[in-house]
Amino acid sequence: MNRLTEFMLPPAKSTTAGEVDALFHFINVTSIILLAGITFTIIYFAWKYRRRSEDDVTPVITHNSKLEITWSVIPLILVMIVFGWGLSGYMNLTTAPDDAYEVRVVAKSWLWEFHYQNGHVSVNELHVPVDRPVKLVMSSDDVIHSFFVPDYRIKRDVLPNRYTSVWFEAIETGESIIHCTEYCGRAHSDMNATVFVHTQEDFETWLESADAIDEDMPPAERGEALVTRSGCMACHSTDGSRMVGPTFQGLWMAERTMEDGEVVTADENYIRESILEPNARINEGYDPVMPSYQGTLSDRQIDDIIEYIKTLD
Ligand code: HEC
Ligand SMILES: [Cu+2]
Repeated sequence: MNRLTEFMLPPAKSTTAGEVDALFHFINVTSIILLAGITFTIIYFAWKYRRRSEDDVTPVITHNSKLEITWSVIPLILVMIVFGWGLSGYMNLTTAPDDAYEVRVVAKSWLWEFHYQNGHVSVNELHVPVDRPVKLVMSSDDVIHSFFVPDYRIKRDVLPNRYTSVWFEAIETGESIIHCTEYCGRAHSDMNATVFVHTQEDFETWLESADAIDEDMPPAERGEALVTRSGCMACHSTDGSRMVGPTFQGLWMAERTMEDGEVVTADENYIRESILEPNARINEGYDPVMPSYQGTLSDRQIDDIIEYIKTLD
């Protein structure tokens, strides 16, 4: 069974994944047995009851109660097993344990934001403790997205104007991939994130230190780390190439033409506004798709990003 699991599904790394897999394999194995049995029977009967002579006529058969009941009851039992098993698994997956650690998830085209109980926000990185249920309360800032962690066998749509939630308990430390599984526009396939599972101790250390600014690092270097961590690079390049958004290369003090024809110089205020209110002014030839980082990036962090952009000429 282990071989089979690995062949079809990634390793199961949550407490509930085993139950999902068991049902999946039950349905698969039952289907294969039925497929083989029915195919064999069809071929065997086609051969056994083949026409042997001119006057070989099939007698009129109106019905066969025993057979009909058998082929109705067996599938009914199978379907009820799958229903009961599926329902209990579904209920288990939808009701988070009371002591779950809660994280707010905000989906934006095309990144994931995770808001922790101490006010810290991480982008495209979900940090959680091992062996502790984690409940995610999710919503979207724009279109419908879907939160999927293959290793945990959990998937739930993330909607605008409504909360949905999902929970999991990781059983080992390490990393797992998060995918968006609802087509949400041009960079949908880049809308991935990572779950980092820590020991309880490491998790607390991470939570405490995550917001601390490394004073020993030059601001431009902190800015560079921030644009990577904040998902900016899904849409912006630093080598001059045009992606979903304009490149950061040569942006500092450049003249940018807006949709309405206004020409703006890319100074501190312009960059700050672009990050906090991206839709206040839209660059000519680009779509208004950048998410706002209001509440995600602090003033100090925006300073660091500006310092970094200054170095990219
Ligand atoms: C989902 C894609 C996307 C992400 C993520 C994104 N941006 Fe943007 N950004 C855009 C687009 C598209 C534009 C151009 C349209 C506009 O003006 O809003 C833009 C414009 C800008 C501008 C103005 C650039 C210019 O040439 O005038 C700045 C500065 C900027 N973004 C910074 C950032 C920073 C910093 C981050 C990360 C914290 C970020 N963006 C994340 C898509 C994105
Ligand atoms: Cu998405």
